[in-house]
Amino acid sequence: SPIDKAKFVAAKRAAEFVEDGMRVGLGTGSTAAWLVRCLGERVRKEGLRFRGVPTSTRTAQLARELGIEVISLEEAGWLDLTIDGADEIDGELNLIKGGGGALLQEKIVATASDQMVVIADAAKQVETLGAFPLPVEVIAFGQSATQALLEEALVSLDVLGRRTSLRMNGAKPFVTDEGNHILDLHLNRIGNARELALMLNQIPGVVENGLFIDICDRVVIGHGDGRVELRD
Ligand code: DER
Repeated sequence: SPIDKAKFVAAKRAAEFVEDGMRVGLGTGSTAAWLVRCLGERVRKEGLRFRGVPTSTRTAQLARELGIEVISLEEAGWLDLTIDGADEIDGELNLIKGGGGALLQEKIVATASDQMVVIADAAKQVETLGAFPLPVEVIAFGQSATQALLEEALVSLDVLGRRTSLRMNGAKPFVTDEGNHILDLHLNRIGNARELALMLNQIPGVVENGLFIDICDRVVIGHGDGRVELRD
């Protein structure tokens, strides 16, 4: 499909940023999966040598299957580069992430990197963040109380919608790699992402949110016709 081609060409271009000896954060999601496959090919064809720090168990598994040396963030200490996908990208390169449920490890890994590169199909670019429901990771204990506190706090913020929903995995709540739950905030439009990001993490029970503010350094946008654009 054109979307898949767009994701692939963005991932393939970003894979070129990886150099021998680098410690690289490997993102989660379908675009990041293309990146891992492209890096696996460079390892096989060029003998590229780097160490990958995954942002989810599924990315770790895929990387190992493809012959990539996987280490933990503890072992790496710090990263040269992280490459990951996004659900929305605005004009200031602020992001909504977490569609794949890995936002906590993704944000830790992305911020522990000298540079963060986002790879995405062109449809991910938006004027204003918020059409995509904002994922918020919460501890399972007292999650419904946290949800009520969140909805109350949203009343005083510059957002259009206020509905929140517990992310499900079939009939049970979705559980993250860290054993937490995810609330998706259906805000429609986020007027002040920086303010919202700060407010959310003050609410008791909230572990992290999917707003990546001042974290992304560069975006690689893929198009269905094979074109690739870089945005810094
Ligand atoms: O969960 C995530 O943050 C993913 O990176 C997501 O935002 C992008 O997933 P996709 O590449 O499958 O669209």
